[in-house]
Amino acid sequence: MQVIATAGHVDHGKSALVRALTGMEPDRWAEERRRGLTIDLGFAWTKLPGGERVAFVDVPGHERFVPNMLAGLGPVPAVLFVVAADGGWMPQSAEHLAAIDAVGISHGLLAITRSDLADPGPATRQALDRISRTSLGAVPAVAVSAVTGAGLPDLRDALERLVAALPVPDPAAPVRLWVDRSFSIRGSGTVVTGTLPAGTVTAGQELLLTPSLRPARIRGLESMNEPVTSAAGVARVAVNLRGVPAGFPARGMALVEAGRWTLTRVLDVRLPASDAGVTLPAEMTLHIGSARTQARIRSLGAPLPPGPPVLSAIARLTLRDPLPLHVGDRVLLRDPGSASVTILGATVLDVDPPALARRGAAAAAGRELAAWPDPPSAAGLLRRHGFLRAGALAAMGVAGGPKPVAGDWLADPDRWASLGGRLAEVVAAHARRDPLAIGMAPEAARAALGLPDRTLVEALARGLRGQVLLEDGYLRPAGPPDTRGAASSLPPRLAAAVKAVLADLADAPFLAPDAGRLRELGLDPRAIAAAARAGLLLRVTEQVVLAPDAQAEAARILAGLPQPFTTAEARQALGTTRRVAIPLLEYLDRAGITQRLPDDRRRLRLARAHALVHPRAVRVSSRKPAAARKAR
Ligand SMILES: Nc1nc2c(ncn2[C@@H]2O[C@H](COP(=O)(O)OP(=O)(O)OP(=O)(O)O)[C@@H](O)[C@H]2O)c(=O)[nH]1
Ligand SMILES: [Mg+2]
Repeated sequence: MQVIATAGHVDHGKSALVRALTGMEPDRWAEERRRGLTIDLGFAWTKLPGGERVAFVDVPGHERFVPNMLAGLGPVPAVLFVVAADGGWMPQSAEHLAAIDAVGISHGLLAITRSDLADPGPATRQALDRISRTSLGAVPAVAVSAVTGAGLPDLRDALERLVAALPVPDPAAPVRLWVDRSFSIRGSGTVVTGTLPAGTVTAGQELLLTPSLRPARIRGLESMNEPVTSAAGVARVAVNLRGVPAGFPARGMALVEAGRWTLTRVLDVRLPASDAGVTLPAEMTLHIGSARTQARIRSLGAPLPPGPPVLSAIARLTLRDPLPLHVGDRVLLRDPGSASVTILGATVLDVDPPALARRGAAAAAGRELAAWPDPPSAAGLLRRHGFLRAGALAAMGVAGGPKPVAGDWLADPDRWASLGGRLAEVVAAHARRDPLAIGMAPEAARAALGLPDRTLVEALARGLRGQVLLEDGYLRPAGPPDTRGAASSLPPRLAAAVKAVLADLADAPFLAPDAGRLRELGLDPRAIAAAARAGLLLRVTEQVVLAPDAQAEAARILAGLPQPFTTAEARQALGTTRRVAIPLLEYLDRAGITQRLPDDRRRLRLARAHALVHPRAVRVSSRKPAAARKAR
């Protein structure tokens, strides 16, 4: 089906024409019928001769009801523009046409009504001329009379051609059903109606009602007064909602699919360049779909002169109420009080724009956005935001985009490429500033680089193997132990202390310095950890440190014992005390060099011990098995 809105000056015969075409009464209210004046939207439908169903949203022509007119016009793909033969072009003809142009509707036809009362020629020529200069372009024109019925068959044929030419919207498109009417039916509960421009609504589906995002399940559906199980846009639908009290929904709210729209109060838009230089009010009424709200307008152009902002092509709007929007949406701005600007159309460029904190940020944003294509691309949005979650980009209504760099994070490729080097720099700088530190916490690196999520730091580090290491949850400059932790990069006091410990251990390699000696040398747990990381000491426990090769040496000595051996035998062979022997054996158990048996004796795991004693064989075999085999 298709949905077509009427448009045209008050009393030019819109409702009479809809009545003549459909046999239905579009003026729903008694007051409307009594006064012969449409006040609010009316709905009627019919089948065209070829079988295609078409619904009409009949709008009021009176200037007082322009907001109602806009609510009807907002979501439709085509218009039936009405001009009376005996009335000619009138103020609301012009205003409705400006609204159509602002919303960007590009399909329609012209009906010259009341043709039984005057020659339709002059009105036709006048109207076609005005219409041709808008988004509608050249449209067919048909002269009709709702009273005599003259011209109605031609109008039906023209409608049929119009409907056949309309694009078929994507049934999988995100659902955004602007509510234009809400009522309750005894026994069924709350019902809302609207024009569904695209996507599919289905009985049982759960949608969210904006702006509260209150969940609402579809209990039942009707389209043109007939129950259906699903309806795909374009369609007029009446939706019976579960979980929403009567009186809660109102015109301007929308039923949307979760995760597929961005509910926003701030947006950047492009205004038509032809209006540049026109003085814009600081605040206008924004219309989209059936919604309207107040919008504060800030021009993103050159520095503003004092006084009201000057219209530039790019502006930031701050809304009184949040709306569910996509990048690429058309919004209409209206200022009923202004003499110079009454109706403007704008294209939404960003629905989650970055704050303009820095000096000059507004002008820079204006320059950047002015160069964007219509509709904006994923690449442009990523360049602007740096990073976006895939879900956020989808909720902006933008398809495509590069593969995620980490989790569901998408990145601007240039930004991402430059961040690797910067991460290496901040990690190296951190290590220089504090060589004893265990490393830089990824959270600190995230903050330093201004990234939105820690997983991005981790992904960057993984891409920087050889420059940055992520070990035990900390970032450190990578490199062979002797350059990475080298005595040269340790503070001189610590290097001297390490040297003293190694000297102590030279003759009795397993008589670890005791707590007093460690204290005397200034080797607190932090310093010991740093020296161990640098590969200068073997840290058995916080209080027991040995030379870095003590592990291999212990394996060699224990290999000489009859297997299995007791703790006492090991202690004696190693020439040490229980204070060292017990934690050292436990350390060797954990390293897989020794195995503790149920009777508390131990034996050497020969493969591991062998590898330790012949470290070259390990290094080769752990990386390149084939080469290792050859080497042996
Ligand atoms: N003679 C004649 N009268 C018509 C024709 N079409 C409408 N009228 C009359 O014109 C008057 C206004 O018609 P409506 O259909 O209410 O006009 P409208 O455009 O819907 O008006 P609003 O909704 O208030 O903007 C009514 O008295 C109609 O009977 C026509 O083709 N011929
Ligand atoms: Mg009417």
